[in-house]
Amino acid sequence: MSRSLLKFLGALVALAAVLGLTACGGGSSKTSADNPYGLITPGQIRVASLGDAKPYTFTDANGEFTGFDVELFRDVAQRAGITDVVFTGQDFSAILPAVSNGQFDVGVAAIGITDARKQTVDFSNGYLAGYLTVITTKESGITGVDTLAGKRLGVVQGTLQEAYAVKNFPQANLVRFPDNNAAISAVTRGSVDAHFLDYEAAKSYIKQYGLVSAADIPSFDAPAGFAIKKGNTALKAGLDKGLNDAMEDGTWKKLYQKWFPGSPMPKQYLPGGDHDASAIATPSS
Ligand code: SNW
Repeated sequence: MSRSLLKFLGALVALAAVLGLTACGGGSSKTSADNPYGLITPGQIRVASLGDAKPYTFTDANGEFTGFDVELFRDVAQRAGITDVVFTGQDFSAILPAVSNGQFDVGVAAIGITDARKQTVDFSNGYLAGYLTVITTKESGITGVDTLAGKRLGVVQGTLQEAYAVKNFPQANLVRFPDNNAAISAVTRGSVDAHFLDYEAAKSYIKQYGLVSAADIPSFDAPAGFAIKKGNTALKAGLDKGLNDAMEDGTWKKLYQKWFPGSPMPKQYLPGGDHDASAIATPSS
């Protein structure tokens, strides 16, 4: 090999090193060696969530976010190497737009995975499948979905309940609320007759306000997933791996029993289950 060719190759190696370094220092929202998941702030994950969806996601007496989805997400993020997890409460209808436009890295709030929502965001694999429920006072006269005619039914804006009620309860008068707390206080005041929400959240309110459940609608075709900015495949892969491992080693089961005691558990999320399958079989007790 001639001396000038060697010199030329040496220069090429040096140039490659410089280019490599420049690439590593690129924009913080792109993935790089320093920011493998393309987070808004490298090393920290910003989560859009809800303060009043107990026991999924809620703030405790100290204002700290807790609940099944919160504890599961923290565990999964840690498995992916992210320990700085910052939750912020939003209206439900604001969560997916805020993830989509880059204000948050992820949305965590019992968000059912649907084709319509997949137009706005990507989702992790599913981690929760349950029921939608109508709750009402003992005196309302509502005893099932066939008694909703002419009644005022609360829904939280942007939820699956809103879409379901528009389609299936045309005989009811829908009243839209920004969050569950506003809807429940309208029920207890009597300004609406009932509220349509997720089963586990309903259970908490039933107990707290002496309300009753008047419907049980399975939502297994829309298991909850973590909402991720469209195209962030690195973050999706990291969260899916963490979720799979949390299901396989029994962490999911432990958290489920802690937050939803007595509720049936889909086999798919238990150790040995097919954790990636999108279809959820009816849960066994
Ligand atoms: O589709 C269900 C799922 O099967 C599980 O029961 C958890 O809740 C759901 O994801 C539906 N959740 C509603 C939604 O996605 C409301 C979410 C909320 O109020 N935080 O619109």
